[in-house]
Amino acid sequence: MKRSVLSVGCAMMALVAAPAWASYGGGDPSLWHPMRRSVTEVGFDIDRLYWGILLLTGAVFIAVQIALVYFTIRYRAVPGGKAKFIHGNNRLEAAWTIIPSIILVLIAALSKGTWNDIRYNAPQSEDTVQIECIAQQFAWYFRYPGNDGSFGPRDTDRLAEAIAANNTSDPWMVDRQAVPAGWTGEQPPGADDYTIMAELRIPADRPVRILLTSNDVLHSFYVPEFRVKHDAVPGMNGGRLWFEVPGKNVQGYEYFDLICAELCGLQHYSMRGKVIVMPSGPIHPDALAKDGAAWLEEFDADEYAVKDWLDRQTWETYVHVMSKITAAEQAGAEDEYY
Ligand SMILES: [Cu+2]
Repeated sequence: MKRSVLSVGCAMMALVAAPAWASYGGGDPSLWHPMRRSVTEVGFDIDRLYWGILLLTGAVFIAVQIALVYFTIRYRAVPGGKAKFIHGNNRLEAAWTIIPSIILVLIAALSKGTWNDIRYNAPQSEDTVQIECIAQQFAWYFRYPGNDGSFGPRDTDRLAEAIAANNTSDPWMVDRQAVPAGWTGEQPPGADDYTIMAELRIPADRPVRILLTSNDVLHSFYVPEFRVKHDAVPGMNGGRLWFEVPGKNVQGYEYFDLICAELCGLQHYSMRGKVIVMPSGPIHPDALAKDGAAWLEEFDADEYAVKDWLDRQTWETYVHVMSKITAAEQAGAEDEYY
């Protein structure tokens, strides 16, 4: 009986997973592969692990459900039926402890390499582009080192002032606006740092290291197509977050959604941004690391503006939420909304 339950479970799982497995490796989202294609190499490894683990756990799940139904019917109460006392079975218990343990260790061993790639093998080459990302309710700020290639101090109070002065009190309506210079210091190395909101521009074919932090609460940096998700923690620098998008995986300039994946407050839903991957060809390598501002301005074409995109996405929701808040404030009950 046990063996047939397991084989039926495996067969059913294979039936469900085979098309997914077959379609794996790229393409547009489908019923069998709802996630958008990965554009990073590490993303393919993660997908492979995902499907492997899903197949394994899915087969076990289906086998267990079939066994559950079978035993429920087979040993149901019948008139005149007698209850039997069973003491337990040491051999069986040892088996269902040892086998899952082996499976879990196996999964851990198989995923170790990918985990190392994501967390510990951050590239240290000259080629690496370093960009600082500061999360703050409810927007993303990206700081590029200027000509000197290194960052100035991070004065979070002054950043908050700069943001306020830049009239971003409606952060969900983020324009592609630069945060006024100066919050990072008037002297080198901070004087030439360049900060921008909601838009992360990265080159293809070069490792990008994100120094991730938060100015207030926990946020989470999530780019689904990169298969990258990393908490932004106040007081930490998150230097282990990195990715590289091979040029062959993108066509020209390509946009990707950056989403906050940590419930961080009322307007969490609007904490979004765009990652723009640019072809590495036409950009002079030095321009990236050494002159962030010029590099950004060069590509400041209207068609890449984030504003339109965000306008469409959030305007209606924004109006809806703001009308509720205003009504609540008038009624003296704003606490409910914060
Ligand atoms: Cu957030």
